[in-house]
Amino acid sequence: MRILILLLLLMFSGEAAAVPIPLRGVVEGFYGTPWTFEDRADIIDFCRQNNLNSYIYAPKDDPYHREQWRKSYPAEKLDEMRALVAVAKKARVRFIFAVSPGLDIDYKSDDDFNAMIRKLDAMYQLGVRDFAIFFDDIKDKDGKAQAQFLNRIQKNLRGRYKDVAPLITVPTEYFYLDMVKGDKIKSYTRDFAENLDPRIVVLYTGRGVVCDGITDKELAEVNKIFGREVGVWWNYPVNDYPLTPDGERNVKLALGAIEKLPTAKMTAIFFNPMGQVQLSKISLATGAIYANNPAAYDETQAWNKVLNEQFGALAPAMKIFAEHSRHMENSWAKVGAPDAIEFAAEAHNLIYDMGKKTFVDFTPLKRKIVEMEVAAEFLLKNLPQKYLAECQPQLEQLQRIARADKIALESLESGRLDPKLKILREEITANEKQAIISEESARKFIDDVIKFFDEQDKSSRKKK
Ligand code: LOG
Repeated sequence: MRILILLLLLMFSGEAAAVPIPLRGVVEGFYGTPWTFEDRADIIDFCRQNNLNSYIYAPKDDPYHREQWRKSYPAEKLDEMRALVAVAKKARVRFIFAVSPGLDIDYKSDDDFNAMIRKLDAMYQLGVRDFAIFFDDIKDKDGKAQAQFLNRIQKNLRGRYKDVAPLITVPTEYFYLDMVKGDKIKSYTRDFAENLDPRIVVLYTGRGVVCDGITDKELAEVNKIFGREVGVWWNYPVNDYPLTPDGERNVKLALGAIEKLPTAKMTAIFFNPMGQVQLSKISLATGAIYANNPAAYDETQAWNKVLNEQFGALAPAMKIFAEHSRHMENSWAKVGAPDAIEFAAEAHNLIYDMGKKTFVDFTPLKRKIVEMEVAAEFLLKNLPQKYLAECQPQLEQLQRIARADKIALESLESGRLDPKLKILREEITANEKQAIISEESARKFIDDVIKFFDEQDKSSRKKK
């Protein structure tokens, strides 16, 4: 009876019932220091709480996952793995064990085939029932040989064990623009797709490795290429790539919401996080909301909800911090909402208005700068240590930027560039090796103001 009422309610409420993406979770797939056992146990429990049903173990810098994939784990690592698999089982989260053998595998060698089986069998013994073999970021590309290798592994496992799930893979050409040349599918992708057992799940990353969304149409196109419903390996909030040509990885935090992903039916989605496990949970939790009901997803609403839930009384300050740290962009990557859009627009308009209008209102931007400074200070004092350990350099950088912004604004107000501004800017630049934040918004305002006075200087000199 209750079920009937529920059904009727659903039918007449006008809202479409949520259709979760069947496989949804986190892929520990980043370069750099892998997560610890505690981090993984924590994230698996986070998956349970957020109705994400899978965790893929694929840390690029675990030697046993990639560089020395043939080697079996030493006893203590196996114990750790066994414990983790137990945690996942208890949480009802699939523990998907992945190997990336592509650096040196010979797809046609029986020895390598047996080495892979040994590796996966050891995990089966620990209770793992889900497996993945990834071929991203390697040179050697033989689509047919890779596909046949995967088919053979899948056949062998499923022949001996009735309870293993279909294999999951990532091809070597794993983003759309790498799969095609003009309107032709490249030979590697064609060979891989044509030969791969249709039950094997293929993941891809979108148009690029790190890209500004995936449309339903793009997804449909890739489904067609692979002759199946492909899944998505989503590279946000991962931050393991440098943002400037000589920069370091991991210096900007991706604290925005997941956005711009398909609403059409999809078979799997895995979010690749940052090394910073706690702060990854902001966007991962929005990803969970998305994955549980893509059609109803609203990124702003999700982001606000998640920050309130995760940070309670600290949420207002965290929102200010996170708003300045969500966009990730370099020459080949672009993802995440722009940083602090209103701040950027106000700063831009202010400089534009200078010299053109007789009255310029400095108060709205001043308020934003003060808010920013207060939020950074408040968080540095009050954030629990586990978060602070992940973001202290970025908070300190935000604080420096706020102080410099204040002086920049005062300079505009007085019509005279305060020489302190250039000194502060040098200090900020020096710290950009450790922390990048708000490059196109609060940080840019400093440069823009200095440029404004430089140009004024130039034109006044000309007049003389
Ligand atoms: C890697 C991934 C890395 C990410 C972002 C995939 C399928 N593979 O360039 O391990 O974390 O980009 O740097 C990747 O995305 N390749």
